Amino acid sequence: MTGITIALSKGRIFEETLPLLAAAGIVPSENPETSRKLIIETNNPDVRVVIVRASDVPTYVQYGAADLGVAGKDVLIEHGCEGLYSPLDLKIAKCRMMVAVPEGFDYAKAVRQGNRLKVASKYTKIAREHFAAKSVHVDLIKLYGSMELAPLAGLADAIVDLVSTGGTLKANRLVAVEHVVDISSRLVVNQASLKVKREILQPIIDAFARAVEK
Ligand code: PRT
Ligand code: MG
Repeated sequence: MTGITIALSKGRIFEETLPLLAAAGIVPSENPETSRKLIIETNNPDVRVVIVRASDVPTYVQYGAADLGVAGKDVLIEHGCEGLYSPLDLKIAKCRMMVAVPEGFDYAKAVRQGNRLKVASKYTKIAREHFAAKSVHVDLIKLYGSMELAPLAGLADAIVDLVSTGGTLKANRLVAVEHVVDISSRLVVNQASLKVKREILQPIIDAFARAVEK
């Protein structure tokens, strides 16, 4: 393969990466929202985009099935950074990782009393480190989606989830009680590709860096 492959997830990451790709002169030929194609060609015959699940982006790049990718810091922390070079904060798909509880649950008091809390999250690694640093005792329950339901259904006392507008928490009568970490998406690069394909990759990375600073 002489060209390069960029791994993106559809939705906000694809949409918000488009202007950065454009700054590097790359225009995908189709939109994954409307096309069912998983491999999308671009105006540059040396560049193609593969559409993968957000949490699979680091895996594709780590194994070199993609040379470049864009992934949330949430996904990168949970996945780990082995084999990945992450040179650039793209400042897109921004949100905050928060601890949230049902309205009326006195989180501060529960923590003060040293209660053992049941916490549901997709981000168990981030959650474990957060509560350990605060010496809060927790039993973590791994979920793969709809964390907001867990406290309402009696599965957990609290959740650790991403919040952007706060609309989802509000609609489910949950309140954010603690900030865990600010999240944005980063560019990730396969370390071996960077050596072998630097001639194609470096100008793209540089164009992204300039576009982010604008
Ligand atoms: O959807 P899928 O299960 O395939 O994967 P994913 O949810 O990881 O992918 P996607 O495309 O939804 O998100 C990709 C990346 O966008 C995440 O990894 C984050 O880094 C980033 N991002 C930014 C967000 C949000 N904002 C966000 N608001 N990811 C998820 N959300 C969810 C959040 O989990 C909650 O359910 O949106 C809901 C809250 O939104 P508000 O606006 O109601 O607060
Ligand atoms: Mg999603």
